[in-house]
Amino acid sequence: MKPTVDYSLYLVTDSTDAILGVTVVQYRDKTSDTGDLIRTAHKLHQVCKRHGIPLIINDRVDVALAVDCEGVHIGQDDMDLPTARRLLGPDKIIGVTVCSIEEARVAVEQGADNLGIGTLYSTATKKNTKSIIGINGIRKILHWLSRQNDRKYRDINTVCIGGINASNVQRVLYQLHAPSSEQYTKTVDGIAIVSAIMAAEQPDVAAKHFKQLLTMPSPWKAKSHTISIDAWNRQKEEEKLHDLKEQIPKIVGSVYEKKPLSHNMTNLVVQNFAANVALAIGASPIMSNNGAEAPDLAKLNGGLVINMGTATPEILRNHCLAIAAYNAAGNPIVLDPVGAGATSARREALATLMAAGYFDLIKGNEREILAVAAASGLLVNLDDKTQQRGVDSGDSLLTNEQKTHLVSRIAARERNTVLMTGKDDFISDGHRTFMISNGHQYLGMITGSGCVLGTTLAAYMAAAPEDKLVAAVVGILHFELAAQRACEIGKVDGPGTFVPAFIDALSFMAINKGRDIVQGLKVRV
Ligand code: 3NM
Ligand code: MG
Repeated sequence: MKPTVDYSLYLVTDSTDAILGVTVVQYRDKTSDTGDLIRTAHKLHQVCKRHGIPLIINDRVDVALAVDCEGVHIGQDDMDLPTARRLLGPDKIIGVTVCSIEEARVAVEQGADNLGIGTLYSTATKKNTKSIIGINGIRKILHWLSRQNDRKYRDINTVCIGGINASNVQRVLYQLHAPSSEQYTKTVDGIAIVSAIMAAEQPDVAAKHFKQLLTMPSPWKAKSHTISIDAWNRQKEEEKLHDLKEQIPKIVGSVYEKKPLSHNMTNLVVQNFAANVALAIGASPIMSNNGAEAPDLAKLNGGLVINMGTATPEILRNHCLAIAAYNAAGNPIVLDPVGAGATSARREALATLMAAGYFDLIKGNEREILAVAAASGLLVNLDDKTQQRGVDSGDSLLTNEQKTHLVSRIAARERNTVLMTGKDDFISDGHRTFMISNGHQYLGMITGSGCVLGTTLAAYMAAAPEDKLVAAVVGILHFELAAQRACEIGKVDGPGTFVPAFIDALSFMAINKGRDIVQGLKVRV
């Protein structure tokens, strides 16, 4: 009988210190002589047996046979699976490393018991990896497996491997967990780890910490919706709007009362404006582009804005440090992929950022959101028409229906909130989508209005994290109705005088807890 294996915490190691807390151990040793391999494997197997943990040997079918452990794990360049199966018999576990749909197809076809899918992220542990496939590469394989009619594809056990550590594991699992709206139900059964456990000062403490992280709800899961999808779908539009209006004073007030940090890593042009907007809505601004400060700032109540306006390699490194810090703290991050569609360097920067972490909200104009869709693996090709000129949005290519569909698809895929700004704004969490038609043309005639909307939304999501979509909707309304109010009360002659009047109006509406917002909103659900 083949043993049933709990793959949730799969340790890959070359040491005999079997780690309490892991659920399966793979002995991977690429350098020792055969005699030593067998001696170590035997010792390791004794320890594993005492703790009821299966032992798998990497690559070496002969070693697995010699110690009669539970199975082997083979890479694409190792012994072929049919031969390994013939030597080991039907009762041993055979896992296979795969990095593409085709490799996965062949492995399952030939009777693999599990797939190690990777490489997720680049890792110093394995320098000669064939390809770094990221979250999207793993999702593609899982998606394909879950669509097959034959159960053996849908039921195959999977783990992901490469660069997983304590600060990204919950986000990786959260993003890999497939959303139901894509009818794509398969996720990984576990994570395989080398250095984050074995290179830790106390590997057993690190293993226990992983175990905890795997059973704890992730910081994002705990703070997603306040309404079930079914309940939402049953509500009529006016009921949805009524509920939204009821929440506005509370949410606007909570920004003002909690004074959340709005930490902006943004371009030089908008820093002063962003700080003034943050103060006007009641938030507490900090403009720090130094990633080394982020771990301390992430511990405060606040949100981070990553603005891609100036995407040099050094700034990108600082962004990645800050993303890791805010993800680890569970505090919200707004990604503003400025000009993401404009150049291949920016598309690469976007891909780097999206691989570096989880963004609670991604906001951009139409072209930028199209670039995000591509980075998320949703559109295969951006044709020439979507090539962005400068950072401006250009003429619209999409109908309202297409926009609604696009933001909702990306949000479902990334499991976050996606906002496409424009004359009408479209914002979705993958289940609920709002169209907002407030705002004023002067917002499009001054510099940085999109950037400072990001500043506003980071503060709103930090102040009202229990439903980040609604928090962001209220933040947009505060922002856009303030622009309208600035022009309505009569002191504005053009974009120059608009800016101070806009800051006044933001502040007025914050103090008034958004009373004017409830009256003036133009929202469709
Ligand atoms: N196999 P760490 S990546 C052993 O992609 C191994 O097939 C990989 O190490 C693959 O957890 C990898 O330290 C090393 O990043 C993973
Ligand atoms: Mg191998």
